[in-house]
Amino acid sequence: MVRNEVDGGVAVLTLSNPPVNALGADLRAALDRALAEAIADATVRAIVIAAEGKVFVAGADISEFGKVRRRPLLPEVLARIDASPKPVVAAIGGAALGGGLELALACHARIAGRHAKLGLPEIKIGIIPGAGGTQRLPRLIGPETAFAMMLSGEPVGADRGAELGIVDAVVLGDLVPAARVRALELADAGRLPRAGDRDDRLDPEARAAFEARAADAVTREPDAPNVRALAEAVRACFDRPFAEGLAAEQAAFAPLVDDPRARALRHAFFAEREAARVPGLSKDTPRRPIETAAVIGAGTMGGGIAMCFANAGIPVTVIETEEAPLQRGLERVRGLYAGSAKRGSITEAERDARIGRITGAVGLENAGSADIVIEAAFEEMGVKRAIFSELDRIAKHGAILATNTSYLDVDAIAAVTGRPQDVLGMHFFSPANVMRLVEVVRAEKTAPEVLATALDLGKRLKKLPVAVGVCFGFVGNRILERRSRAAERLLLEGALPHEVDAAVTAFGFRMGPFAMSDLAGLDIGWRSRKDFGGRAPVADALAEMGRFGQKTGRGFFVYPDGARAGQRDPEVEALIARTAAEHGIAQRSFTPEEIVARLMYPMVNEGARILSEKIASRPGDIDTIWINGYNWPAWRGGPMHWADTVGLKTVAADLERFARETGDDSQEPAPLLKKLAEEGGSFGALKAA
Ligand code: T1G
Repeated sequence: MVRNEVDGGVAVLTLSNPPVNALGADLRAALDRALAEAIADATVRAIVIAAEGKVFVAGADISEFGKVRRRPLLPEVLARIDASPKPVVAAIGGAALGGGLELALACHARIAGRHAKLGLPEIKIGIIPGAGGTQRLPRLIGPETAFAMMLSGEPVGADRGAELGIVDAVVLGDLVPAARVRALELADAGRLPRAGDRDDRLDPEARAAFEARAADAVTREPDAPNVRALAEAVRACFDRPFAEGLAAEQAAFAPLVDDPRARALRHAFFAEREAARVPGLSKDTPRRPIETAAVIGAGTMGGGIAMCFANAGIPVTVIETEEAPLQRGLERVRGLYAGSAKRGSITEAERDARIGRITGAVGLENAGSADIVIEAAFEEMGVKRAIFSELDRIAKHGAILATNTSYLDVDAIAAVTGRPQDVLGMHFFSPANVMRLVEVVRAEKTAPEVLATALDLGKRLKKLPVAVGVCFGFVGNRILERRSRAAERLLLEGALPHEVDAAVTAFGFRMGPFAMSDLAGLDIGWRSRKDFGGRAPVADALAEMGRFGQKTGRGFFVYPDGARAGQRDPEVEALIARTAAEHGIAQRSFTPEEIVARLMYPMVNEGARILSEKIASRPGDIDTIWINGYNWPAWRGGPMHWADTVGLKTVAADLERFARETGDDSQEPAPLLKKLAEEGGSFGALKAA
């Protein structure tokens, strides 16, 4: 846990709590003991705190939240540093996040290595820094800058940290020796610079800048208790002595830990990491080397997927059937990289290197040497089967053959090859070069090593790969189809498009279902229903009128002069009323709460079916997919976690009522949901299947 090595009057305390040196109870106690020992040791003049592994300290142990916390609590350990008569210097080699940075801030100096990351991300899990960060950081770097950093939760690198004054120096060489030198300098100078002793950055001008920033933050997120609490905590820097400010921070921090938003965000944090654990796979499952890639299709998706490989340093060939679409696709990719370089998000050298990793070619035979081929061609089964039967002839032995299909049957695609064990789905989300989520679709015959390789590749591409099974729409789109169907039904029963969208955005989505349909294009769903069946009377009627949405200036809403925000259209509302009458459906008004229940409960119900069919391994995977692929508000934890917070008894009872009211027996609670509701259970208590 903590190694204490004394040499030349300096005690180097090295933390070791793999995988990320989280400050759990045992590590806190070990550090506290080691500090007490070093402070009491007459041969020790100064102390350095270092850490093993690529992360310095990832913060408090989030898994301890919501449980009885064992002392010493982190503020108590940091108080020991504050009271130390001997200098304590932090040697930050990797990420110092949350309590990890607060530990460093309590030290008398901070030396960072090149790869250090410094951040207070607590806001992202619904809380605020709770070990002095809101009191020390403003005193070190100024209250406005500190507040902005804690509000974003984003870390800064070592150099930026030095510019701001978070760290005293960045060293390119050995970190601990440099920290030792600094510690002895402080001992020789008899100086113990404590952040808490400083108030030179807390002048009235700084306060005005901070207050403006705080007011804006609270206005933007009026319902986020931790944003208000963060503003209050930083404000205490101006209004209270340091010690009282620490106490105020603690008082604000404690209740936030149990806030439903914080619980949901912690669930999302761990669910995202648990998704990487796929039943039947282990670190011993063999993997295949992926050094080169080929992407079939230079469209928006194909180009975006190619960029993911180029960004990860993997050479990739983009293949089209003709030169013109190939060049258009490559031009689009070059334009995207040029834009990133222009905005400064990548350097010009990175732009050129990434573009240089993408080559174009006409003809499938160019995929012959690739370790993985990702098909991103037209979303039509005949096209895909033709490509895969060609690839079966062309691709090298052992190549992984992946389809980017968003809902088609991957087993049927694999069946046209003589190597179904090498075939699976990798469903990227558009825009592929931006969206993190990838549904990795395990087909019936996909070999474990192929699945394991694809999941690892997803991480290497800096994506969020989630393993799913084969069914129409896999997990994300299958649940989306449920919501779309429920939304269409609501229109017929009297809820207007803008009322439905308003209820959904008030729930926390960035966009409502009808604005989303207008953005994506009503023609896509219309064609899919024509190919695969299914009815959406209103959406189909609109599509048949050529109202495809934003791209035609009219859909569920109208977009005058190409406006991005749609406006109500009486013609649509009249069409809805007519359609309802034709279907003999009486109309009534709906409250936002009813709209939310009518839309979200069927999604949860479909999630229950998906779990029973083992299309998803665990409820958290469904939550991870909907948070990261469909912007389900993370502070609600995803559909399955949210349903648990509503109470499955309520969800099941309402679904039974919806089935009766609509005559749609697919609204009946799924067997798993019914069972959990009857037993008083929850999705969260289910173990991975
Ligand atoms: N607590 C518990 N477990 C953690 C953890 C943490 N803080 N951070 C990571 N893990 C686990 C994670 O679940 C995974 O477990 C493994 O470590 C590797 O994580 C008092 C109150 C540090 C940048 O929010 O951002 O301090 O799946 O896959 O990609 O004011 O982890 O292997 O079993 O993410 O290399 C604030 C959260 C806490 C940082 C490394 N700190 N962590 O990324 O690995 S609150 C955070 C991260 C706090 C103070 C407050 C990242 C990372 P498993 P990983 P990675």
